[in-house]
Amino acid sequence: MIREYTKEAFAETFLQSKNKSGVHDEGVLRTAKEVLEDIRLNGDAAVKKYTAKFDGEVPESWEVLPEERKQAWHEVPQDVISALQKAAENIRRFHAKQLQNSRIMEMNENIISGQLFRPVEKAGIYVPGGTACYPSSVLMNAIPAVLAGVEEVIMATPARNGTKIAPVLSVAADIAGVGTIYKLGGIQAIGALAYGTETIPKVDKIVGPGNAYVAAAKSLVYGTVGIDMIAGPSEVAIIADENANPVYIAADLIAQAEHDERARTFLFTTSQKLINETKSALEKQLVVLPRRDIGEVSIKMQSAAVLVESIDEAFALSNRLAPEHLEIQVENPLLQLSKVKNAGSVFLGENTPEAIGDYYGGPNHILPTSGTARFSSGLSVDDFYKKITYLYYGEKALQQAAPDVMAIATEEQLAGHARAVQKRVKG
Ligand code: HSO
Ligand code: ZN
Repeated sequence: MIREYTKEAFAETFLQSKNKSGVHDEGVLRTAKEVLEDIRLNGDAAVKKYTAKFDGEVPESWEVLPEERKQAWHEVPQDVISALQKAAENIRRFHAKQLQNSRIMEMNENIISGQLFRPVEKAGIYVPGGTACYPSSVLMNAIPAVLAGVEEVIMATPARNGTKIAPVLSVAADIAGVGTIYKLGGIQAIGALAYGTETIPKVDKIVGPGNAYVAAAKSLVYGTVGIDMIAGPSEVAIIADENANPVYIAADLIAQAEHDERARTFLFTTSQKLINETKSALEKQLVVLPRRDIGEVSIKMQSAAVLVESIDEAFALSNRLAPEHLEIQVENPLLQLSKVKNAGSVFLGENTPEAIGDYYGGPNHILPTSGTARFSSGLSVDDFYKKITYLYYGEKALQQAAPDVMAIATEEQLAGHARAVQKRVKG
């Protein structure tokens, strides 16, 4: 059951420990390195070898063919299709506001400078196929890429028994505007997309969550390609006052816990009564959870309830934790927004469970985990842009700047730089 911590004990356990994610696991890293190197050198042959080894079967063709994509639409219930279409619309509307225009930063008669926003040309989207086979993640990954103007949005997801990918992933890919889908999973998918093979194109950026092997592989190919982030186990923190509903709180903690035995759930509240009631609600709700095995381990091993003296104190803890998801279940939740310093995404009030955001509301659900919200953000259209700066100097501007530039160049002992300007100095 959810464990109670004092503020101090919580800080010691969750805020000071240098929590290692899967990426830092030596064994995982070694395997990922070995497989990636083989794929880099031997292309398709190596991808086949490891697909056989890790997944059992090798598909006949890596690409999901058009007939298969068409057929998938007949295999997904109509209500799911229409829900995904509505969700996609909301996600598209939210992310469309993130579109950026190239901009001029300065313009006078002699100087022009600015920034060009250009989409990456090819983006690879990784979608897990196992327990975390989520069509919602297809939408969250692909929609911002398509909006940014990425020419080729390529998806990789493993085939089941070497034959088909989950039909619902294919339908979600169609709804989101994904171009090609490849039947590739795990380290092989990351390697193939990062280095390219005889049959799989090399992409410029790889995004999307995955298990520890995928995360390790992404961290290793970073530099050859761009990546979005290194995903760790999912987490939610809930800040609640004495009027919050313990049944809702328990439900939201469980919604996170059912993702993964390592998922982390936190409750910061001013009410001991709420902690007690949440505990009994958790017990009742866990018994009837289909994923009880996972949920119970997560709640037992990775959760914390902390009694705080004030809501401000709750925010202080939450800001140090920098949770992936933060629910604010207090009166007038919107008024508390200014207190949030570090979090991936915030859910305000008792009618906004994280699940609404996971699927439907519009904001992205690919979010920074393990405290990385201190310095990074959830996936957005921005992830698919490069920002190219430019500069134009007319003759008069150059003459004016020349002495300053030459002085700095001389100080840096770079005579070539100084001369590049001096050659242009008139008179
Ligand atoms: N809570 C997950 C996203 C998700 N939930 C997908 C359901 N499906 C990580 O943000
Ligand atoms: Zn979720």
